[in-house]
Amino acid sequence: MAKIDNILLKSKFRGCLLGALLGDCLGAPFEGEAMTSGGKLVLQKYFDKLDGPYFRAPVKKYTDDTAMTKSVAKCLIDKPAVDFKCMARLFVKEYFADPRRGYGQNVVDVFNKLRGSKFEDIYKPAQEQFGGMGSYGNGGAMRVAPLALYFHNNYKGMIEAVTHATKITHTNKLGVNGALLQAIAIQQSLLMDPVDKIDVEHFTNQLIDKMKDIETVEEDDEDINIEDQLPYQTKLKAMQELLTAEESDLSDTYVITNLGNNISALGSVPTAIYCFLKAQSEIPGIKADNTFRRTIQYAISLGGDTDTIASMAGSIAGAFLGEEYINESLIKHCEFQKEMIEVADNLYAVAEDTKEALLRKRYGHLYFF
Ligand code: F2R
Ligand code: MG
Ligand code: MG
Repeated sequence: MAKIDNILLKSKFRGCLLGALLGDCLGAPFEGEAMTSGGKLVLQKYFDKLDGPYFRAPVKKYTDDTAMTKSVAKCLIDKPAVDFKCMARLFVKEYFADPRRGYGQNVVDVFNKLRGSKFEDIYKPAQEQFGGMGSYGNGGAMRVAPLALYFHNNYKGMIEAVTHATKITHTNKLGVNGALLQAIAIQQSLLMDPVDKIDVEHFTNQLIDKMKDIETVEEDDEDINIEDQLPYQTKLKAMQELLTAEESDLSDTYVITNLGNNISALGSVPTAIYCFLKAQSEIPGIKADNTFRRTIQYAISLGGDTDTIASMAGSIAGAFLGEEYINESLIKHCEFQKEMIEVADNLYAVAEDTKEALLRKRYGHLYFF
C-alpha cells in the first residue's frame, strides 16, 4: 500500500466529496433517459461548454444523492462516536426542509414513518418496506462516501457503520451489500497513490475477495444457482471480462446488459466502479483529457440512473485523484460547491482526531516518541 501523506489525504477527502457532488449535479438533468448516439453528442457539447472558459451557466442543482450525503457527513462531524439515531433525524430533517430533490418514491414512506414514530425504532420503518423485503434501491450506496472517508483506516468499523447507516432506509441484502461494495471501492481508491497507474486486475480481485466475506451462500438456498446467490461477485467477474474485452465488442448496450444502469444497487454500484476503471484510459466517443471528467461523462453517457451512477463513480475517482485533478471549470457550476469543501475539511479534522485518540489508546505514552 502506498504511503499517503496528510496533505494528499486531505485533498482526497475533498476530491471524493466534490466528485460525488459533481456527478450528481451534472448527471441529474439526464436521469431516466436512454442515451442515443445523438444524445451522446449533446452530452459531449454540454461538457465542453461547461468546461470551457466562457460559459456562464445557472447553478446546477444537486439532488437527493447529495442531500443524504451531506446528512451522513454532518452526523459524523457533530457526533464522531457515530450516532445512527442522529443520522436518521438528519435524513428526515433534510427531506422535509427541501422535499423536491428527486427522492426515491418509497423512501419517503420511511421518512414519514420515522417522524410519525418519533424515531422510536430507527430500523423498523425500513424493515416494513416492500412487504417486509426492504428496499434494494441504490439510496444507501449513493450516500456512503463520508463513512468510507471517516473510517479509511478502520475496515471493520467501516463495514459496521455502513451496514447500520444503510439499514435506516434499505434493509434488503442487495441494498446493504451494494452500499458496502461502494464504500470498499472508495476506501481502496483513497489508499492508492494517484501518480501510480491502477492495476485493474488487482483492484477488482481485492473487491471480489472482500465481497466473499460479505456475500455468502445461505444453507437453505441450495437450489438457487451460485450466480444468483452471489450476485455482486458475479457482477464483479463480469466487470473484469468487460475491462479486458476488445473495444469493438463493447457497445453501451452490451455494458448496460451486463452491469445495469438502473435505480437498484445491484444495477448501479458495479457500473459506477466500472466507469471509474474504464476511464483510466481513453474511451471511444468520450472526448476528455482528464480522467476525472472522463469518468463522470462516461457514467452519464450510459443513461438510466445518471445522477447516482455518476455521483458514485465521481466519488471513487475523486478519492483516488484528489481535489487537484478535478476540473475547476466544471465544479464551479455546482450548487453547494464551496460548502462541500468545508464539509470535507471538517470531516478530515474529526477523522484525524479520532485516529490520534485511537493510537493513543492503543499505544499509550509510546505513541508520543
Ligand atoms: N427517485 C429518483 N429518480 C426518479 C425521478 C426523479 C425526477 N427526476 C425528479 O426530479 O423528481 N432518484 C433517486 O432515487 C434513487 C434512490 O432511490 P432509493 O433511495 O433507493 O429509494 P427507494 O424508494 O427505496 O427505491 C427506489 C425504487 O426501487 C424500487 N425498489 C426498491 N426495492 C424494491 C423491492 N424490494 N421490490 C420492488 N421494487 C423495489 C422501487 O421502484 C423504488 O421506488 C436514486 O436514483 C436517486 O437519484
Ligand atoms: Mg438523485
Ligand atoms: Mg438517481
